[in-house]
Amino acid sequence: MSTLHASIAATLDQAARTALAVPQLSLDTPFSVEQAYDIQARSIDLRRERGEKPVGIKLGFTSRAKMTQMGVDSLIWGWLTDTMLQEEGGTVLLDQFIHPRAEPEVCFLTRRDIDRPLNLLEAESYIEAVAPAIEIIDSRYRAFTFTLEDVIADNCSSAGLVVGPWSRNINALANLGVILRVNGRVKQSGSTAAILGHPLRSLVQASRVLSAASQTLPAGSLIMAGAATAAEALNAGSHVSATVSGLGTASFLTR
Ligand code: OOG
Ligand code: MG
Repeated sequence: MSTLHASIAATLDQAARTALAVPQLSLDTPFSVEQAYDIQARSIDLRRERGEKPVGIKLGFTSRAKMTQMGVDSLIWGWLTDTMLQEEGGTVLLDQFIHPRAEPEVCFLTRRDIDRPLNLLEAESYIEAVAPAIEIIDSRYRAFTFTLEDVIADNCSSAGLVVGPWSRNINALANLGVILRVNGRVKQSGSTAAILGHPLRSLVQASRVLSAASQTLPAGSLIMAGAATAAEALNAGSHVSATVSGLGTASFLTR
């Protein structure tokens, strides 16, 4: 089984590196959610071996809008690494991706190690700062089509992130307007309330999944709370921005 997991991880890693999509892998070789996380961990090992450094984690499918768009209705999580970080206000080269999409998110910077499951009341004290952010997702599967197991194995489509200005406005995140614009036009709009009812719940969920995986997330890590709206396909020559009311805007150009 472990050689099978290693080979699936290598296939997905190669698809990401070469920006060439692969067929949905679970169709040939069905695997469980637990096995999918093992495959994901092996794909992160391959990234580490190339010198990539984990900088945090992301949650996925924390909003109804995302679950509906992708036809998957369980919360998922994956790793973010330093090579995924894109400069805020900078230019993102799309040829490194297969079929990239952008989604507006809220990003947390942690102030303490997360080494146990947290409850909602204490979650806030684990946050150093919060920022509006854009996640660039890029499924390594053809046509962006996958099962829950496939997408977990594929590190939850993680491909890039742009983090906007950090602030300490962490006690008023419950119901902030979220807008994703492309070339100034509103493409998606929603509320932070769409993220599990409150983005802080994503932090609670993050602490639970980490502890279930026996992982400690060091202070100073990023946690992407999950998109509040559906994702938008990216094209070259665009200006993409995500605004979260009260937090500000994160943006980038595409080429
Ligand atoms: C999976 C990643 C989902 C989110 O914010 O919900 C996600 C995908 O849609 O490809 O990042
Ligand atoms: Mg996301």
